[in-house]
Amino acid sequence: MDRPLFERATVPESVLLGRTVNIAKWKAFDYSSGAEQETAVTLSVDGNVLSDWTWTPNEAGVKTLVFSATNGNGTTQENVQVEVLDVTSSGQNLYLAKYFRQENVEISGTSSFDVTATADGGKITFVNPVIVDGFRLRFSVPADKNAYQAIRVTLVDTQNAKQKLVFDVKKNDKNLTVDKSDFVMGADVKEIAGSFFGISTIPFEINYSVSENTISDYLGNVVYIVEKAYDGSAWTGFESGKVYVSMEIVGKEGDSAFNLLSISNQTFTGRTKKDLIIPQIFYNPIINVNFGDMMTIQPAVAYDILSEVVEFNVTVYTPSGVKLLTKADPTKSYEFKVEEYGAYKIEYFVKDSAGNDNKYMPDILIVNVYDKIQPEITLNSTVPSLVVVGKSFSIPKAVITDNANDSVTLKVWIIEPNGTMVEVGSSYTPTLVGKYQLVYFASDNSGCTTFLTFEIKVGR
Ligand SMILES: [Ca+2]
Ligand SMILES: [Ca+2]
Repeated sequence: MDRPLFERATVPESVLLGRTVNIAKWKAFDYSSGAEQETAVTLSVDGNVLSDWTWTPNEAGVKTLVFSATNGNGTTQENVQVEVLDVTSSGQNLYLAKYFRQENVEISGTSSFDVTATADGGKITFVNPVIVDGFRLRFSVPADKNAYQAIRVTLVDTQNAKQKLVFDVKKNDKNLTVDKSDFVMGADVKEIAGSFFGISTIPFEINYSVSENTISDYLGNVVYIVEKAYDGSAWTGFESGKVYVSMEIVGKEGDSAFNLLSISNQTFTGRTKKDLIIPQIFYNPIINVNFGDMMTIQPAVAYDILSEVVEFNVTVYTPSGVKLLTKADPTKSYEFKVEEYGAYKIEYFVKDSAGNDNKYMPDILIVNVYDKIQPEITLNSTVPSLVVVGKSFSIPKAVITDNANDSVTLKVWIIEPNGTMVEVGSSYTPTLVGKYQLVYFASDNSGCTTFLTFEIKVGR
């Protein structure tokens, strides 16, 4: 008789001591009745059930996550080991090395961050999820420690375990004199800039484009167009927006190492003693907002590659400086009626648990509300079409109305028969016989203009 079957989600290989993580929820299905029925899955650690699948590890070392689901035929159970890393410990020589699960590697170095395999399959896995948008992995291979076949990179969605890419940056003896190496994904072999033989000054780089589903190299050349996931299914992208990253040395024959240079905006060196990087903020730009419309501020996300985001807020100013929001929660959505022209300022503040904030480099989103409506000109009397030379006549007074409350400029000119333009006030005396033009010109602060032109004949 069948017990429930699991549909697994991603389980992180390692987590940080004291940092709360949400474990992606697994599903289980019971087919014992003949029809598919979803069954609850329980997650526990050290005999404690994790409600909401939220876990705050309070002890370093290897822990076993126990997934279980029960039906009338019994219980299905699966154990997954997760390493709890303590970044505050003095156990590691290099500060940044503490953020990696390490299997068969030694991490050393001062200026560089050297990962040396102590056995084939030497592997590092970065403990924190990395944002896919703008993802970049940069590394190089020292020529005297290149006695291995490839560096295998794995990127897996933090929720959906099927959204996984595995590829090799591979040494090829043909590349001894060329600044290129092989890039191997499944059966496909492509070229990537960078060298295992020290002939290149440029590093290997993996850039993943969310919008294009492409991988490009340090030179910006597209290396690969992703069409399939590791399991062969059609590629749908990394839907959670975050991935776990690991790098493995495969085919070790002798001295085997690589230098990890950076993961996204985090540079890796042996010298780094603490987190110095301000969290990143991801928000959607707001475009095309008109006066009188509703402006929607979409939820924003703050992310820090090493530490926790401890403060994140948003303040919104109207063009005249009125605060519409003060230190509000940016992970929510807000809506306002646009009642002013000019630049609305949306200012995000963020701070991580290591004390890095953006106070001096605030993330500001400016939304310009443009006035596209022309002022209207109304005259309080009729412009005469025929007047007598040498005799003064009244210039009708103009009344200006505009949608914006700001000041509107008005100019009134007479264009004489000889082409001379004269600014006029309330009256004018023509000195020539012929065709004159009377021009009213109004302009608002946004540069919207209106002309009114009248022809006046001057006779004797
Ligand atoms: Ca930081
Ligand atoms: Ca206007």
